[in-house]
Amino acid sequence: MLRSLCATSSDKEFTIDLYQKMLRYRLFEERVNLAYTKQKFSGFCHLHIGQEAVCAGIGACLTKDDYVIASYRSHTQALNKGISPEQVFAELFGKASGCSAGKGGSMHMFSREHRFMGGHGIVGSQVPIATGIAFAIRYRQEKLVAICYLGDGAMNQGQIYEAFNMASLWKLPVIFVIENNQYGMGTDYHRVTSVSEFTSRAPGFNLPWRVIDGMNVLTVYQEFLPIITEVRAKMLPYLVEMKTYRYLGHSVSDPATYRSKEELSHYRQNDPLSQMADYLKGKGFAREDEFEQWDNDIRAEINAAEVRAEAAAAPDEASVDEHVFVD
Ligand SMILES: Cc1ncc(C[n+]2csc(CCOP(=O)(O)OP(=O)(O)O)c2C)c(N)n1
Ligand SMILES: [Mg+2]
Repeated sequence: MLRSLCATSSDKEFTIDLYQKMLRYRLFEERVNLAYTKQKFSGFCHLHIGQEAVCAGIGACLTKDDYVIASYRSHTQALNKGISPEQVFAELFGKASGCSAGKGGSMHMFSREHRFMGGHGIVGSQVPIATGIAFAIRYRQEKLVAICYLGDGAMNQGQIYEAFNMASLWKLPVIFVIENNQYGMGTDYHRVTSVSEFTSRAPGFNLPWRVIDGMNVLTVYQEFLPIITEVRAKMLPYLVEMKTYRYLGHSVSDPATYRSKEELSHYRQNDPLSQMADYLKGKGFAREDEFEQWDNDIRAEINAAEVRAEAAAAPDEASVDEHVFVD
Protein backbone atom coordinates (compact mmCIF):
# COMPACT_ATOMS: atom_id res chain seq x y z
CA MET A 1 0.00 0.00 0.00
CA LEU A 2 2.79 2.40 0.87
CA ARG A 3 4.72 1.70 -2.29
CA SER A 4 2.07 3.19 -4.49
CA LEU A 5 2.33 6.39 -2.49
CA CYS A 6 6.08 6.93 -2.14
CA ALA A 7 7.38 7.20 -5.65
CA THR A 8 10.93 8.31 -4.99
CA SER A 9 12.29 5.94 -2.33
CA SER A 10 11.77 2.43 -1.04
CA ASP A 11 9.30 1.68 1.74
CA LYS A 12 12.22 0.88 4.03
CA GLU A 13 14.12 4.13 3.48
CA PHE A 14 10.94 6.15 3.52
CA THR A 15 9.55 4.76 6.76
CA ILE A 16 12.92 4.85 8.54
CA ASP A 17 13.22 8.48 7.53
CA LEU A 18 9.78 9.24 9.01
CA TYR A 19 10.76 7.54 12.26
CA GLN A 20 14.07 9.40 12.46
CA LYS A 21 12.36 12.72 11.83
CA MET A 22 9.93 12.11 14.70
CA LEU A 23 12.82 11.01 16.92
CA ARG A 24 14.70 14.20 16.06
CA TYR A 25 11.66 16.34 16.97
CA ARG A 26 11.14 14.48 20.25
CA LEU A 27 14.78 14.65 21.32
CA PHE A 28 15.06 18.27 20.22
CA GLU A 29 12.07 19.31 22.32
CA GLU A 30 13.34 17.34 25.33
CA ARG A 31 16.63 19.21 25.05
CA VAL A 32 14.80 22.54 24.74
CA ASN A 33 12.85 21.67 27.89
CA LEU A 34 16.10 20.99 29.71
CA ALA A 35 17.66 24.22 28.44
CA TYR A 36 14.64 26.14 29.72
CA THR A 37 14.79 24.55 33.17
CA LYS A 38 18.51 25.42 33.30
CA GLN A 39 17.44 29.02 32.54
CA LYS A 40 19.41 29.19 29.33
CA PHE A 41 16.56 31.29 27.94
CA SER A 42 13.39 32.92 29.17
CA GLY A 43 9.95 33.88 27.90
CA PHE A 44 7.22 31.47 26.86
CA CYS A 45 8.05 28.03 25.55
CA HIS A 46 5.49 25.54 24.20
CA LEU A 47 6.65 22.05 23.31
CA HIS A 48 5.29 19.71 20.66
CA ILE A 49 6.05 16.39 22.39
CA GLY A 50 3.36 13.81 21.52
CA GLN A 51 2.32 15.60 18.30
CA GLU A 52 5.33 14.60 16.15
CA ALA A 53 3.40 12.36 13.73
CA VAL A 54 1.33 15.28 12.42
CA CYS A 55 4.36 17.33 11.46
CA ALA A 56 6.42 14.43 10.06
CA GLY A 57 3.52 12.93 8.08
CA ILE A 58 2.41 16.22 6.54
CA GLY A 59 6.01 17.25 5.95
CA ALA A 60 6.50 14.14 3.79
CA CYS A 61 3.73 15.41 1.48
CA LEU A 62 5.19 18.89 0.97
CA THR A 63 7.55 20.32 -1.62
CA LYS A 64 10.29 22.68 -0.51
CA ASP A 65 8.41 25.61 -2.06
CA ASP A 66 5.11 25.00 -0.25
CA TYR A 67 4.40 27.41 2.58
CA VAL A 68 3.89 26.49 6.22
CA ILE A 69 2.55 28.79 8.91
CA ALA A 70 1.82 27.83 12.50
CA SER A 71 1.09 28.95 16.04
CA TYR A 72 3.60 29.51 18.85
CA ARG A 73 3.98 25.69 19.25
CA SER A 74 6.14 25.39 16.20
CA HIS A 75 9.76 24.40 16.83
CA THR A 76 9.26 21.07 15.10
CA GLN A 77 7.39 22.53 12.13
CA ALA A 78 10.32 24.90 11.68
CA LEU A 79 12.76 21.96 11.71
CA ASN A 80 10.52 20.06 9.31
CA LYS A 81 10.65 22.92 6.83
CA GLY A 82 14.44 22.74 6.82
CA ILE A 83 15.47 25.31 9.43
CA SER A 84 18.43 23.72 11.24
CA PRO A 85 18.38 22.71 14.93
CA GLU A 86 21.23 25.18 15.46
CA GLN A 87 19.17 28.06 14.01
CA VAL A 88 16.20 27.16 16.20
CA PHE A 89 18.37 26.90 19.33
CA ALA A 90 20.06 30.18 18.40
CA GLU A 91 16.64 31.81 18.09
CA LEU A 92 15.65 30.51 21.52
CA PHE A 93 18.89 31.86 22.97
CA GLY A 94 18.40 35.27 21.33
CA LYS A 95 21.47 34.97 19.09
CA ALA A 96 22.01 36.86 15.84
CA SER A 97 22.30 33.56 13.96
CA GLY A 98 18.77 32.53 15.04
CA CYS A 99 16.25 32.07 12.25
CA SER A 100 14.53 35.34 13.28
CA ALA A 101 17.87 37.05 14.02
CA GLY A 102 17.42 36.38 17.73
CA LYS A 103 14.51 38.79 18.02
CA GLY A 104 11.57 36.40 17.92
CA GLY A 105 12.25 33.69 20.48
CA SER A 106 10.36 30.45 20.95
CA MET A 107 7.00 31.70 19.65
CA HIS A 108 8.31 33.47 16.55
CA MET A 109 10.42 31.15 14.46
CA PHE A 110 10.49 32.48 10.89
CA SER A 111 12.37 31.91 7.66
CA ARG A 112 11.32 33.34 4.34
CA GLU A 113 14.05 31.26 2.69
CA HIS A 114 12.46 28.05 3.98
CA ARG A 115 8.94 29.35 3.38
CA PHE A 116 8.20 29.00 7.04
CA MET A 117 6.04 32.05 7.74
CA GLY A 118 6.02 31.86 11.55
CA GLY A 119 5.51 31.19 14.62
CA HIS A 120 2.57 33.40 15.78
CA GLY A 121 1.71 34.18 19.40
CA ILE A 122 -1.81 35.52 18.93
CA VAL A 123 -4.14 32.53 18.90
CA GLY A 124 -5.66 32.10 15.42
CA SER A 125 -3.75 35.02 13.87
CA GLN A 126 -1.90 32.75 11.45
CA VAL A 127 -5.19 31.75 9.77
CA PRO A 128 -5.93 35.02 7.91
CA ILE A 129 -2.22 35.29 7.04
CA ALA A 130 -2.28 31.77 5.55
CA THR A 131 -5.33 32.78 3.55
CA GLY A 132 -3.41 35.79 2.21
CA ILE A 133 -0.48 33.55 1.26
CA ALA A 134 -2.87 31.24 -0.59
CA PHE A 135 -4.36 34.28 -2.32
CA ALA A 136 -0.87 35.18 -3.55
CA ILE A 137 -0.35 31.60 -4.80
CA ARG A 138 -3.56 31.77 -6.81
CA TYR A 139 -2.83 35.27 -8.08
CA ARG A 140 0.58 34.13 -9.35
CA GLN A 141 -0.89 30.87 -10.66
CA GLU A 142 1.72 28.77 -8.81
CA LYS A 143 1.32 25.05 -8.15
CA LEU A 144 1.86 25.51 -4.44
CA VAL A 145 -0.04 24.92 -1.23
CA ALA A 146 -0.16 26.83 2.05
CA ILE A 147 -0.38 24.66 5.16
CA CYS A 148 -1.86 26.42 8.17
CA TYR A 149 -1.58 24.70 11.56
CA LEU A 150 -3.97 25.86 14.26
CA GLY A 151 -5.08 24.50 17.62
CA ASP A 152 -8.45 23.35 18.90
CA GLY A 153 -8.54 26.52 21.03
CA ALA A 154 -8.01 28.64 17.91
CA MET A 155 -11.09 27.02 16.38
CA ASN A 156 -13.20 29.23 18.65
CA GLN A 157 -11.62 32.53 17.53
CA GLY A 158 -13.70 34.81 15.32
CA GLN A 159 -11.13 35.90 12.73
CA ILE A 160 -10.60 32.37 11.44
CA TYR A 161 -14.17 32.18 10.17
CA GLU A 162 -13.77 35.31 8.05
CA ALA A 163 -10.69 33.64 6.60
CA PHE A 164 -12.51 30.33 5.98
CA ASN A 165 -15.21 32.22 4.10
CA MET A 166 -12.72 34.04 1.87
CA ALA A 167 -10.64 30.91 1.26
CA SER A 168 -13.74 29.04 0.15
CA LEU A 169 -15.26 31.89 -1.87
CA TRP A 170 -12.03 32.58 -3.78
CA LYS A 171 -10.93 28.93 -4.01
CA LEU A 172 -7.56 29.44 -2.37
CA PRO A 173 -5.07 26.55 -2.08
CA VAL A 174 -4.77 26.43 1.71
CA ILE A 175 -5.15 23.46 4.05
CA PHE A 176 -6.24 24.43 7.54
CA VAL A 177 -4.86 21.70 9.80
CA ILE A 178 -6.41 21.64 13.26
CA GLU A 179 -3.99 19.97 15.65
CA ASN A 180 -6.62 18.91 18.13
CA ASN A 181 -4.46 18.05 21.12
CA GLN A 182 -7.64 18.10 23.25
CA TYR A 183 -6.73 21.21 25.29
CA GLY A 184 -6.34 24.95 24.99
CA MET A 185 -4.19 26.47 27.73
CA GLY A 186 -5.72 24.07 30.25
CA THR A 187 -9.30 23.72 29.10
CA ASP A 188 -10.70 20.56 27.59
CA TYR A 189 -12.02 21.66 24.21
CA HIS A 190 -15.43 20.05 24.86
CA ARG A 191 -16.05 22.59 27.63
CA VAL A 192 -15.69 25.60 25.34
CA THR A 193 -16.93 24.30 22.01
CA SER A 194 -20.55 24.31 20.88
CA VAL A 195 -20.15 21.27 18.62
CA SER A 196 -18.66 17.86 19.37
CA GLU A 197 -16.75 17.71 16.05
CA PHE A 198 -14.95 20.78 14.68
CA THR A 199 -15.37 19.53 11.15
CA SER A 200 -19.16 19.81 11.48
CA ARG A 201 -18.53 23.54 10.89
CA ALA A 202 -16.90 22.91 7.50
CA PRO A 203 -20.14 22.61 5.44
CA GLY A 204 -21.12 26.08 6.65
CA PHE A 205 -18.21 27.41 4.61
CA ASN A 206 -18.52 24.90 1.80
CA LEU A 207 -15.13 23.49 2.83
CA PRO A 208 -14.23 19.86 2.13
CA TRP A 209 -13.01 18.23 5.33
CA ARG A 210 -11.46 15.14 6.85
CA VAL A 211 -10.59 13.79 10.31
CA ILE A 212 -7.27 11.91 10.62
CA ASP A 213 -5.61 9.91 13.41
CA GLY A 214 -2.71 12.24 14.18
CA MET A 215 -0.87 9.75 16.40
CA ASN A 216 0.06 7.45 13.52
CA VAL A 217 2.53 8.92 11.06
CA LEU A 218 1.74 6.48 8.25
CA THR A 219 -1.97 7.23 8.53
CA VAL A 220 -1.22 10.95 8.47
CA TYR A 221 0.93 10.56 5.38
CA GLN A 222 -1.38 8.23 3.52
CA GLU A 223 -4.53 10.22 4.20
CA PHE A 224 -3.02 13.67 3.76
CA LEU A 225 -1.26 12.98 0.44
CA PRO A 226 -4.46 12.65 -1.64
CA ILE A 227 -5.80 15.82 0.00
CA ILE A 228 -2.76 17.93 -0.82
CA THR A 229 -2.65 16.46 -4.33
CA GLU A 230 -6.24 17.55 -4.88
CA VAL A 231 -5.65 21.01 -3.38
CA ARG A 232 -2.59 21.52 -5.60
CA ALA A 233 -4.36 20.37 -8.75
CA LYS A 234 -7.72 22.07 -8.29
CA MET A 235 -6.78 25.11 -6.15
CA LEU A 236 -9.27 24.77 -3.34
CA PRO A 237 -9.18 25.00 0.46
CA TYR A 238 -9.58 22.06 2.86
CA LEU A 239 -10.19 21.63 6.59
CA VAL A 240 -8.37 18.71 8.21
CA GLU A 241 -8.62 17.75 11.86
CA MET A 242 -5.71 15.77 13.30
CA LYS A 243 -6.62 13.95 16.51
CA THR A 244 -3.51 14.23 18.64
CA TYR A 245 -2.32 14.86 22.21
CA ARG A 246 0.33 16.90 23.97
CA TYR A 247 2.16 14.95 26.63
CA LEU A 248 3.40 17.93 28.62
CA GLY A 249 1.72 21.05 29.93
CA HIS A 250 0.53 23.89 27.72
CA SER A 251 3.87 25.63 28.21
CA VAL A 252 6.92 24.61 30.21
CA SER A 253 5.52 26.39 33.28
CA ASP A 254 2.25 24.36 33.30
CA PRO A 255 2.27 21.16 35.40
CA ALA A 256 -0.97 20.03 33.64
CA THR A 257 -2.75 18.94 36.81
CA TYR A 258 -6.16 19.31 35.10
CA ARG A 259 -6.00 15.91 33.43
CA SER A 260 -5.72 12.37 34.75
CA LYS A 261 -2.79 9.99 34.67
CA GLU A 262 -5.07 7.44 33.02
CA GLU A 263 -5.79 9.82 30.16
CA LEU A 264 -2.10 10.52 29.59
CA SER A 265 -1.22 6.85 29.74
CA HIS A 266 -4.00 6.04 27.24
CA TYR A 267 -2.38 8.34 24.69
CA ARG A 268 1.13 7.22 25.52
CA GLN A 269 0.06 3.69 24.61
CA ASN A 270 -0.49 5.05 21.10
CA ASP A 271 2.77 6.97 21.08
CA PRO A 272 3.74 8.00 17.53
CA LEU A 273 7.33 6.79 17.94
CA SER A 274 6.45 3.45 19.50
CA GLN A 275 3.82 2.79 16.83
CA MET A 276 6.37 3.43 14.11
CA ALA A 277 9.09 1.42 15.88
CA ASP A 278 6.70 -1.54 16.04
CA TYR A 279 5.95 -1.12 12.36
CA LEU A 280 9.64 -1.06 11.41
CA LYS A 281 10.39 -4.12 13.56
CA GLY A 282 7.33 -5.98 12.23
CA LYS A 283 8.43 -5.35 8.65
CA GLY A 284 12.00 -6.41 9.42
CA PHE A 285 13.19 -2.92 8.39
CA ALA A 286 15.18 -2.27 11.58
CA ARG A 287 16.92 -4.19 14.37
CA GLU A 288 16.91 -3.27 18.06
CA ASP A 289 20.52 -2.08 18.01
CA GLU A 290 19.77 0.25 15.10
CA PHE A 291 17.19 2.12 17.16
CA GLU A 292 19.82 2.64 19.84
CA GLN A 293 22.32 3.86 17.29
CA TRP A 294 19.86 6.37 15.77
CA ASP A 295 19.02 7.63 19.24
CA ASN A 296 22.71 8.16 20.06
CA ASP A 297 23.49 9.81 16.72
CA ILE A 298 20.56 12.22 16.82
CA ARG A 299 21.22 13.13 20.47
CA ALA A 300 24.84 13.93 19.58
CA GLU A 301 23.74 16.03 16.61
CA ILE A 302 21.27 18.01 18.74
CA ASN A 303 23.70 18.51 21.60
CA ALA A 304 26.34 19.81 19.19
CA ALA A 305 23.79 22.20 17.64
CA GLU A 306 22.92 23.53 21.09
CA VAL A 307 26.59 24.04 21.99
CA ARG A 308 27.25 25.96 18.76
CA ALA A 309 24.13 28.08 19.23
CA GLU A 310 25.12 28.95 22.81
CA ALA A 311 28.56 30.05 21.66
CA ALA A 312 27.15 32.25 18.86
CA ALA A 313 27.17 36.05 19.01
CA ALA A 314 24.31 38.14 20.33
CA PRO A 315 22.69 40.60 17.89
CA ASP A 316 24.57 43.83 17.36
CA GLU A 317 23.09 46.69 19.38
CA ALA A 318 22.89 48.75 16.21
CA SER A 319 20.42 46.22 14.77
CA VAL A 320 17.76 47.04 17.35
CA ASP A 321 15.75 49.15 14.87
CA GLU A 322 15.98 46.61 12.07
CA HIS A 323 13.08 44.29 11.18
CA VAL A 324 10.57 46.62 12.80
CA PHE A 325 9.13 48.05 9.58
CA VAL A 326 9.44 46.78 6.02
CA ASP A 327 12.14 48.73 4.13
C1 LIG B 1 -6.13 36.04 20.89
C2 LIG B 1 -5.49 35.31 22.04
N1 LIG B 1 -6.25 34.96 23.10
C3 LIG B 1 -5.69 34.31 24.15
C4 LIG B 1 -4.35 34.01 24.15
C5 LIG B 1 -3.74 33.23 25.31
N2 LIG B 1 -3.50 31.84 24.87
C6 LIG B 1 -2.28 31.45 24.49
S1 LIG B 1 -2.27 29.87 24.02
C7 LIG B 1 -3.90 29.66 24.32
C8 LIG B 1 -4.57 28.32 24.10
C9 LIG B 1 -4.68 27.93 22.65
O1 LIG B 1 -4.95 26.57 22.53
P1 LIG B 1 -4.91 25.78 21.16
O2 LIG B 1 -5.38 26.66 20.07
O3 LIG B 1 -5.64 24.51 21.37
O4 LIG B 1 -3.38 25.51 20.88
P2 LIG B 1 -2.35 24.56 21.67
O5 LIG B 1 -1.68 25.43 22.70
O6 LIG B 1 -3.10 23.43 22.26
O7 LIG B 1 -1.36 24.12 20.65
C10 LIG B 1 -4.44 30.84 24.80
C11 LIG B 1 -5.86 31.01 25.18
C12 LIG B 1 -3.59 34.41 23.03
N3 LIG B 1 -2.27 34.15 22.94
N4 LIG B 1 -4.17 35.04 21.97
MG1 LIG C 1 -4.95 22.63 21.80
